[in-house]
Amino acid sequence: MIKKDRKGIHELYSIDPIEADKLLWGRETDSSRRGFLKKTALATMGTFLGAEIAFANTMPAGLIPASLISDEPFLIPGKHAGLVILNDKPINAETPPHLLNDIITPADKLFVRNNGLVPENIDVNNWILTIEGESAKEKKTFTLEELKSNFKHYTYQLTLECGGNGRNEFNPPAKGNQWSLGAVGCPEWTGARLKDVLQSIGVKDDAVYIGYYGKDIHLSQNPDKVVISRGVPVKKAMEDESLIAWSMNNEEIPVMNGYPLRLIFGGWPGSTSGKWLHKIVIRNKIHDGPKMEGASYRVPCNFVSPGSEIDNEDMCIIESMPVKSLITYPKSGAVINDGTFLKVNGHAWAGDYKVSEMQISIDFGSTWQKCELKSPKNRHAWQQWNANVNFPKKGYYEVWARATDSNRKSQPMVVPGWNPKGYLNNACHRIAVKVV
Ligand SMILES: Nc1nc2c(c(=O)[nH]1)N[C@H]1C(S)=C(S)[C@@H](COP(=O)(O)O)O[C@H]1N2
Ligand SMILES: [Mo]
Repeated sequence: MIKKDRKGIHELYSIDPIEADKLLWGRETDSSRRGFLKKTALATMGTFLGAEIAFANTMPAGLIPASLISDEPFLIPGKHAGLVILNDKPINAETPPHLLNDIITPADKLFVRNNGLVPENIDVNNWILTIEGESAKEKKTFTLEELKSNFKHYTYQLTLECGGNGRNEFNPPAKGNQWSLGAVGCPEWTGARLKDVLQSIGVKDDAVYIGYYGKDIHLSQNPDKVVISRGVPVKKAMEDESLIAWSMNNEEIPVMNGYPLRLIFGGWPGSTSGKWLHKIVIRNKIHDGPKMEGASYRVPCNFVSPGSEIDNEDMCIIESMPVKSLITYPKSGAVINDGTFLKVNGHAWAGDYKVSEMQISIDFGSTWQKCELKSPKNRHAWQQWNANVNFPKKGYYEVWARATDSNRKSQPMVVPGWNPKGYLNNACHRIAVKVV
């Protein structure tokens, strides 16, 4: 496998967007209309895009046309050829938005985020889940068969999104996998409720957190080193939808996604959903496994200016993920005939909240049109939205999508609060559409 360099146009724009406009389109911004491109620059851009930009007067300077952001195919075992690899050791691959159009994400289209190496020679017959910890009334082990026969089975559709999804837009750039939009999916998971399993052992009153351990192998190959061990507060662990899952979409969980057993906490950073699960600890303090501390999966508790140094005690653990949406149809770059309607659709999700409204814009955010929005299948499942779009004349357009949650929070148009590791980018998704 070849490690692919995903820099280029993004890097150029992330360093200095106005300078990037100048380099690419040969013109400066209009000094009489601050923040907008001069007509000449827009004409060059239009030639490149193959059509005049219909709402050129509202297109901000320093904006990379969505049609120039491409994806390339890559092959990964058990996964769709269209997934984009970001790293091959460990394997990390994301799913371009147009491949996420299914309501229930199929196994071959669920992203892969590994911090270590996938365990080899998995022996399901001897797979043991151990539950222990300071706040566990006893230590107990379960085989997979015992888990399946001792506890009631539940199925929920649960959104899994990496905390670093969208990292590639941050400036100053953040190190790590340069996720674009596709480190998210929403399959259906079947398993036992975590609370049923915990309560069968007995949880002491002083319990604060649960932590997980998986069977993946540290990149150093040192068997004593733990790849990642995170978790959630007891309150989240005790939710009905928090699962110890052994199946996904009515089949075994794909090896890359944690076969044969994993945790699933819908709406929380994917890093809480431990894969290849073999141990759960009930802690009397916030779990302190690898990747619980420092800048890992933590963000400044309060606003900081981009690039600043932040003290450890001013960093907070990410809990519920922010409101976000995707346009999964059409694919960016769609061409339609003048005078025809375009059906646009996608998903929206909001961590522990529900999505209450969905809007789209075709004039760079000047005006917004309300979309039809469906209810989630269950709590923490993404919701489907759709709209019919009518374009006023021929030209280059962008469709921008914006979700608002039941807490009245909306997605920002541009990248939100900078943080050292580039988490929680829930900026609006946009696609290019040409009307000819
Ligand atoms: N054991 C283990 N669990 C893990 C990880 C890991 O590297 N090892 N990665 C976490 C992260 S950061 C994410 S975003 C999700 C990704 O789940 P997926 O690969 O099934 O999409 O798994 C989480 N669980
Ligand atoms: Mo993640």
